[in-house]
Amino acid sequence: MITLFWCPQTRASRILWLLEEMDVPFEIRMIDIRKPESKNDPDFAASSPMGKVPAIMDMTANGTVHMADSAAIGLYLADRYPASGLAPAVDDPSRGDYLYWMTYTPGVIEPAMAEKMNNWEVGRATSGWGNFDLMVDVLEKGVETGPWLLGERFSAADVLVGSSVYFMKLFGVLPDSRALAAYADRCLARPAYQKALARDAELVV
Ligand SMILES: N[C@@H](CCC(=O)N[C@@H](CS)C(=O)NCC(=O)O)C(=O)O
Repeated sequence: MITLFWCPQTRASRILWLLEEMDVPFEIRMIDIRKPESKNDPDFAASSPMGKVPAIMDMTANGTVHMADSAAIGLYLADRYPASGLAPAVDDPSRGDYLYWMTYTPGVIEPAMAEKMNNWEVGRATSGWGNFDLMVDVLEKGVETGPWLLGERFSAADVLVGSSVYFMKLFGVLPDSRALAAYADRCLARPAYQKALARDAELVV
């Protein structure tokens, strides 16, 4: 059984979306990150070294898996429960693109968002994420053919990247881009994303 350590209006909504896309049983345990004592939950502490959500605990026949970080969790869940079809197999040629996009959120989008929101001056060639404009250019090219990052196949990478596009919009840094707006609409039209966002909205802490 999978336990998702979750708090509304946080990055944990991504993993809620991912789990809603998968046909696997899971339970949600609320960790109110705005109340430090909430982080004393021993299962949460064992799962999230930085005390951040999302985190998960997965009790498997081989033992209990504890882990944190959206991209790491996404990679784990999609591989561990392959019946969901959310990750190309290791011998599938689209696996390369899949891994690239799975790490684009933590490695490129989020640092580039921080750059934009904090007005950092960065060197495009020396900063690992390039810069905000380069991040957007590459992202636009990635989604313009569509409907998904891997073409016709929806994958866990769309959950990571689609939720990041949604967060960019929420934080007012989504550039005026027809390709990104259309991709965001396609993501938002997915029943699983709607379900996750509705759950997020119903519980405000
Ligand atoms: N790299 C992590 C970041 C997770 C993160 O920063 N979560 C925030 C909420 S959106 C958090 O838990 N903050 C509480 C804290 O750091 O005390 C991921 O993508 O999952």
